[in-house]
Amino acid sequence: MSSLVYLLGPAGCGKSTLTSALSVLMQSNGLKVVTVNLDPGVEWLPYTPDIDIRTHVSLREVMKEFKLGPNGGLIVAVDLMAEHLPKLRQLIVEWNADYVLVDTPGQMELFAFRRTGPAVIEGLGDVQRSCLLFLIDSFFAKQASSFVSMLMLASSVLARFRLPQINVLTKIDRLTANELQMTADWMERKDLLLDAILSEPNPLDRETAMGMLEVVEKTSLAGELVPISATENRGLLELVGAIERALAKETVLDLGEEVEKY
Ligand SMILES: Nc1nc2c(ncn2[C@@H]2O[C@H](COP(=O)(O)OP(=O)(O)OP(=O)(O)O)[C@@H](O)[C@H]2O)c(=O)[nH]1
Ligand SMILES: [Mg+2]
Repeated sequence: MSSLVYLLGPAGCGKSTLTSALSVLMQSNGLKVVTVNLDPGVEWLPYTPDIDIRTHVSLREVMKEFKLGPNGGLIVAVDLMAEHLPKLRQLIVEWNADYVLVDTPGQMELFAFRRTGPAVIEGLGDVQRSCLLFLIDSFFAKQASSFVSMLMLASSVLARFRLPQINVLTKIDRLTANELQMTADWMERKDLLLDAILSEPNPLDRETAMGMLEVVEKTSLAGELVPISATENRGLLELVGAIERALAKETVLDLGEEVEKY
């Protein structure tokens, strides 16, 4: 049985680069890995996908046919993806890999918060064990209020997909050792995150961030945060370990209690 790993996160957070780095690392450890590109609009990828949605849905053709610009075109193209799920599922089964790395579209809201993402996970979920990597760009770890908004987003993705989820802090080569330690402290001790929020100068930032922190804490959905750098090959083995642990859990989390607490 293959294991499916979805890589999801805001535009430019490092999904495709991590897909590439993870597939190289897993293959060099003797695992059979398949990469799947689900971004119909991407022009260039740092890896050659084994399965590619662009074979079935082309952003350019959608824009032409529906007379849309790139943003409207992408919405339609991502929605159209759902029609090709049986074919994608069949291809994945035929590959019979250990791991299937699924690189999702840059505009995560189209995938996560419209119908496509849950439809993909439902359409492919019966043949595989699945987990989700939610990527947070280190850029957002430099300020407490931005960091908490990413934790909030991570929580809403978890509530939406209900898959075992690992939150991944990407591009840590762009953080100083002190900044990296600070994010670990914030994850471990939310009182330190609150202190950092309270010391921010803008009252509106403080107020909003405090509200978000309350939700993140109440739902306890944010969990751990695995720091990595895909370009400097840091933290990737730890991430593979976290993926194995997540996949060993039940495929669909029972979030009944947490969701009730919302
Ligand atoms: N410094 C550094 N840059 C990185 C790292 N990972 C990715 N990047 C850079 O971040 C940019 C975006 O990376 P991608 O992998 O394309 O990110 P993505 O999430 O797939 O982007 P979209 O699909 O467009 O949303 C590229 O310029 C990458 O080279 C990293 O670990 N360190
Ligand atoms: Mg990408």
